[in-house]
Amino acid sequence: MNTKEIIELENKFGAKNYKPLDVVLEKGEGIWVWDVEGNKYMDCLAAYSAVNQGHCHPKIVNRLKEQAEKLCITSRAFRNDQLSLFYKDICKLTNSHMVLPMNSGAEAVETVIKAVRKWGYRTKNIPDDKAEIIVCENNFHGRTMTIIGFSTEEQYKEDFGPFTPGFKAIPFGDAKALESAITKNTVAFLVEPIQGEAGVIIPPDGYLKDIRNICTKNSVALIFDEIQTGLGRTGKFLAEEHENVESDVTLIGKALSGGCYPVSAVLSNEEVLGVFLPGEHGSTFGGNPLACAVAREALKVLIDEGMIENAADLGNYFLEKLKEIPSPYIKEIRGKGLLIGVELKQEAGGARPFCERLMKKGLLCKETHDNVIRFAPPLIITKQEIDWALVRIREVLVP
Ligand code: IF1
Repeated sequence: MNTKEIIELENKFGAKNYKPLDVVLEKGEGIWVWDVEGNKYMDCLAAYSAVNQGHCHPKIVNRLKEQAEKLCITSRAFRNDQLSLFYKDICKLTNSHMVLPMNSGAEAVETVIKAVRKWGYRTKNIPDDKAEIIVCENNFHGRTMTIIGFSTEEQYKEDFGPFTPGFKAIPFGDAKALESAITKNTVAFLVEPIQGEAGVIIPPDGYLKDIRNICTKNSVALIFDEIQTGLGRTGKFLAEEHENVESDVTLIGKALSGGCYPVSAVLSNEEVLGVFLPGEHGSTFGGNPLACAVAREALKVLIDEGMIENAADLGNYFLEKLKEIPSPYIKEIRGKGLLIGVELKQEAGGARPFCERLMKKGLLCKETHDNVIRFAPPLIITKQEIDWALVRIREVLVP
């Protein structure tokens, strides 16, 4: 079938919870993907940072195949030989002391909400059902009911209530707002070190340090959602490293998958994750041997192949060159590593038409929040490939 026929079939049977670009992909290799007609595109979204290592990385795919022919899913009713090795690898990389493996990012977020609430009841004598978690305006932490309940984006919430109580939102980037929002019932502060979906919003220098100090002073658990910013995307293994800060709990996902198998994890310590007693939390697929084998290989290639350093160097290059583009449409260019947002002026008419024009030139990217074009290619991109992209970006942004 060709693109048109496939789209018709998708539209006939599929729920319309996405409005994807009209490109039907059938092959991926590194930063490149091909549609069903054989047209080649540069993937500048990397599945929202789930494909940091590039599409179908041979070592990750081979490890997936090898494990898939041995043992895939066991449930956690039994132990498997990959789980403890994954624990060891991820704890060494992140200076964590305890891990709880899950599958999707949202599941990791839901897990940490349970953990910090129980931790609060047990250590801070907070009255039952009174635990409070502070989040930021314009947050994005996933699509489950509890998570959208504390979103400030009406589109994510409308007609889906009622929601889970116990959350309050403060402005992102404002440490004083955090200090004022803390009460005796506050158990945690959940925040993205850089807000991805909000349009690559980077907080003021020192923000991470300030919120770290405020949380320590008030014995509030600091939770960094690094599901999108983690695993090299911003030019460090974790974005918190830009300010030499350590959260109490770090959430990772997306690229932990190596771009081929959903894996997420909650990274913390005995004090927080030790609250779970057998039978209090779980998941059919969480911590399965296939997921752990893939995650270990995904981490290994990320480090061994210098992808993190590449993200730092080429992210700076990409950002610097984008800022040289004399476009009347550009309002602001923001980024850290290879997480970049180009915000367009209102009069540009929205980012989507620019993404569609870029697609016709062989570059796939995605708008976020109407006016921001997000560029987040796999971390293996080369300088020459960025130059290739810049030619096309300039063509659509300079009238
Ligand atoms: C969609 C957005 C990005 C995330 C952070 C948790 C999760 C995500 C910081 C949940 C997931 C995905 C979800 C996907 C599109 C994408 C997205 F546009 F929705 F917001 F990346 F910015 N924390 N983000 O970014 O992880 O459960 O999806 O594994 O829902 O369309 P998940």
